[in-house]
Amino acid sequence: VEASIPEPLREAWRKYSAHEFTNKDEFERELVRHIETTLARSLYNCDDLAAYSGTALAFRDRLIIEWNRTQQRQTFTDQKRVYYLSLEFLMGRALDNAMLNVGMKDAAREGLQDLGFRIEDVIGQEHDAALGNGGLGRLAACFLDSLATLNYPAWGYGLRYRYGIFKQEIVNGYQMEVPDYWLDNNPWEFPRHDITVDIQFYGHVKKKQDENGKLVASWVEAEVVQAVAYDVPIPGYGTKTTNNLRLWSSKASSGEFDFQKFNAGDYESAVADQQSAETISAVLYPNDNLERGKELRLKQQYFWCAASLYDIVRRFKKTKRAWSEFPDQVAIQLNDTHPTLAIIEMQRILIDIEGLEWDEAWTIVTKTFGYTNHTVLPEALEKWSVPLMQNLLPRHLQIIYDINLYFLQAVEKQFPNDREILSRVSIIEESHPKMVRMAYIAIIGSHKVNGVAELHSDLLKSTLFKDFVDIYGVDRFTNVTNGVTPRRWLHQANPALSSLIAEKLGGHEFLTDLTLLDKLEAFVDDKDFRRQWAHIKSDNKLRLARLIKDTTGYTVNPESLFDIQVKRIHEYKRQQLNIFGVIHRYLKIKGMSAEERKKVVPRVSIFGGKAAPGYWMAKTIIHLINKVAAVVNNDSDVGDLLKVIFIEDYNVSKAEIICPASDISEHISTAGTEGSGTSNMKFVLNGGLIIGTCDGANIEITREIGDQNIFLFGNLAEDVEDLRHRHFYGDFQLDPALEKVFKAIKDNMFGDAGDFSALTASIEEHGDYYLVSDDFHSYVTTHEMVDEAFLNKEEWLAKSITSVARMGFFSTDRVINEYADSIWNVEPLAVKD
Ligand code: GL2
Repeated sequence: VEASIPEPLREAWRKYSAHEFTNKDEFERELVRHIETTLARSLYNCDDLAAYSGTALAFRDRLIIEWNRTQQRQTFTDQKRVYYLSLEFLMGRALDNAMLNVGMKDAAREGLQDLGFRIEDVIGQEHDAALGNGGLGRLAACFLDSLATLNYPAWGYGLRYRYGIFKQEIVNGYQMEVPDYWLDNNPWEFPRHDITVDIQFYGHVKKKQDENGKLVASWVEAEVVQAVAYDVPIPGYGTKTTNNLRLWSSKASSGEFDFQKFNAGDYESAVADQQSAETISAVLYPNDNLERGKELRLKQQYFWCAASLYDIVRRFKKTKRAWSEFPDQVAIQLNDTHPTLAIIEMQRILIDIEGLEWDEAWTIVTKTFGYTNHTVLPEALEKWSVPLMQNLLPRHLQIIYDINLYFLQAVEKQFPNDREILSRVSIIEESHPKMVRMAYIAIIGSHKVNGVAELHSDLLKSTLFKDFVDIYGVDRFTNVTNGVTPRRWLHQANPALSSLIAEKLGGHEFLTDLTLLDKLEAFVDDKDFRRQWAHIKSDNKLRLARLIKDTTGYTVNPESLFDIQVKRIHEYKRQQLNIFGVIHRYLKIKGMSAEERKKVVPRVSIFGGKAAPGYWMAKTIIHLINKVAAVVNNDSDVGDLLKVIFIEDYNVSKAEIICPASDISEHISTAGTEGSGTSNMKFVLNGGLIIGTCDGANIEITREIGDQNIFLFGNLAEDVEDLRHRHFYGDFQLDPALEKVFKAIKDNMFGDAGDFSALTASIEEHGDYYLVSDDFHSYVTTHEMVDEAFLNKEEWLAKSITSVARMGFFSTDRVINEYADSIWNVEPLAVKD
């Protein structure tokens, strides 16, 4: 391509080619230019929001210049690329991250100051990009940061939802959902109206003879919807690599379909069709760890998979390579089962459109795909009804049946006298209606399947996917323990701690090699260092106290022990255990003499998180927390000894303030239920200790930081099944301390007891599935140990510093390198200066 452009032309382009600003003055010039021209504002009417927009546009220009160069570099070298397919990318704010990753935050701060603005106020104007529910979506965002930072040629593919996760408002203690329309003036996306893909739905399948007389299937008389690409540049930290996140937006196809209606004078119905097409990418489904089988959700999944695959295949075909080389050029990672249809779509493209033989095509497919499982919770495992799929994607259902047939034939050969295994592993569940088990397609169609923490991956192999281990051997199954990006979760969220660490280690290299943190252990006994460390934690607690004051009106004492649980509200995550523990503490304090109260360690119990709008029990938990807060916080008899806070609308930008401010945080899921958890890592990386169960990544965190630096409690995963079984057969004793808590609730201490009866009944009467009662004693006594430990300030500090020093393992840089080596087989593309 390059050689075909004549030199004089190239010369002219080079001369006027855009350049990124490199210092404060150039930044100011760009900022003022954008404010005065792009935004049509001036010195006299530029508020913080306009200053934000101008700054974002200036940085966007910088990113897009590097983005262009990166894409050219990747095209010319033409090495294997990674495609990360995820229905969720929980990105949060982009400006602060862009400033830090390109290394221009100081220049921006000074430049903004020259022009009359405070950088914090400007950064604070940005609306979070909240295209995700929780950990799964945030993990995808951390992966993009690491992929770019490590210079991997990688693309993210997702949906451009018009509405991200809803905004949560608390009204009279209840959660209310408000739509999150976030797209107005979003400077971080580039619409690509020239990059569109027609996507089919419905219709039926016809067999036709091709030119060689071979029978091929073709999908005809389908409805067509158009996918339009929107690109979001993803800058790496300290590198020129700027990768692409491509989000698809749906709109009515401009093809004949519409025109027929227009010509027939059916204008209104043509417009209605257009709106129905746009509905596909309208809203993010607000469920975390739950699938509800809605047709629109399946439409979203196919729309996004088909558009992304078309794009990937088009890029591959430009290289004119043989199809057999596809897996050497392309690795596709499925973030959960949501993109499983990509496997089917790829097979369809190869056999129906490209004319490959079934086996040849299937070999290419399985070499290309990898599948990450994020949960063992049964309610989260995706199943789609056969009639629904038959209607929406008739050809895909046929291909699924064929895959199943060949698969079951092979299994039957392998286990000749075992009928049971065939029904257990069949892709089709023989229920009414029949259901398609998406996880099974993902396993059968991939060359590697991984879990997200050691315990979770072991549970997959020993329970959920046991039969598949017997069929394929254990090597198809592996573990890649999750991480977090230290750029956002240390450097950006906790700048003071990041610079203190840099001062001690002689630079910021730890941000790209987190294992260097281990050098901090040498300073554990350094008095001055400890003092600074403690000081930073206090400042961060003050910052959170201000947020609490501004958003709830409550004043909390920053000297108190800050005890934080922020994450999606879910029974398995057990916020109910936490709030029952808080009530227990409150009752205890109420029963104490003045003398005894002097020994109490003052505590602030802080909660945050959204409940899925249809998850009644989770909403009841939020309601109880708020009612307890209203009673406790207004009880002058208790004062600062206990405060309870619910932070409204927990999101990424709030997490950046919350994570650096904990003394202790809670990761207390029923053992065996949490895939990994990632906020546990964020809190420890910021010098907070944790109380947790032996679940998810807590176990590996313990192994890394040492069991003297973590507060573990509760039953183990291996005992859960037996305990549930015993409860089911009536062997259940309500913990006596928990009984007192329930009595207080039933005596209407926190308002109408009827509001909370479902919560207490699920434990007392319905088998206590999440083992709240079984773990209660262990939980409250462990909290007593926390209080005790907090009194010894010096030892607490030593634990905090030692833990941070040992967190090197939990960077997504390590995670991405593991995927690259053991699943994708891709190499970074070194950037030459
Ligand atoms: C989750 C798990 O629940 C969580 O433990 C894990 O850390 C993340 C990322 O791997 O994935 N699975 C899931 O369905 N959601 C998660 O957050 N929504």
